Amino acid sequence: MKGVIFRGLESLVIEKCGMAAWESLLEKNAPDDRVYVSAKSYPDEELVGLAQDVAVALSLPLQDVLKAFGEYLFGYLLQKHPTIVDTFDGFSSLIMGIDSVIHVEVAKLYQEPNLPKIECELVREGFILMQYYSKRKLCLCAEGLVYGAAAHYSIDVTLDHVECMHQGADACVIEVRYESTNI
Ligand code: MNH
Ligand code: ZN
Repeated sequence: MKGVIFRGLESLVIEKCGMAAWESLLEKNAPDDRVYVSAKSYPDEELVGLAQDVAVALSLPLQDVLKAFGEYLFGYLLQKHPTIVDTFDGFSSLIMGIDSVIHVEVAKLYQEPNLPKIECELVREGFILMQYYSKRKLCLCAEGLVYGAAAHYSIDVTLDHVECMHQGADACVIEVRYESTNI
């Protein structure tokens, strides 16, 4: 996983729990003197270890932490790459463009990224069917990112995770119902 994602987690933990909390999480889960550089890659297990300890520190299920992190991460990625997000005129076009626009731009900026496969179908205005596939199985982060995108456009969204890789499915299927503005 790219350092930019770790830096998003670092920013969230420092904001909510302070610098000392982050330093101790880092000490436990990463090699000595670890500094995350946005463009470099670090082991996925390090991110999962950090998220697990955040969950312990806050007495929350790991699932809740991954979702909250995803939601926060959207805002973090937005301020880091505003021009990528600015190309969209609203929530549904952004969601429809995750693979074909956002992650294509990401692949130009970051060498050898490890990106998920996200296929979206606009079933009708207000309803998108999203399929998520990644060997990292970070579908809860994906959910959080979708919530973060909805917050960015100030709209309400409801997600139904109807199939999940964690339950043995080949890919996750997430039904995205959102407040559609052009009615
Ligand atoms: Mn995107 C990684 C989903 C928006 C840049 N993204 C990931 C991952 C998920 C994901 C899930 C974790 C890797 C995996 O599952 O295998 N991303 C989304 C979703 C949205 C999204 C669902 C919108 C909603 N992502 C964005 C935006 C940007 C961005 C906006 C930047 C402008 N994403 C990234 C980068 C990575 C990533 C960078 C890290 C890639 C890597 O570690 O190699
Ligand atoms: Zn899933």
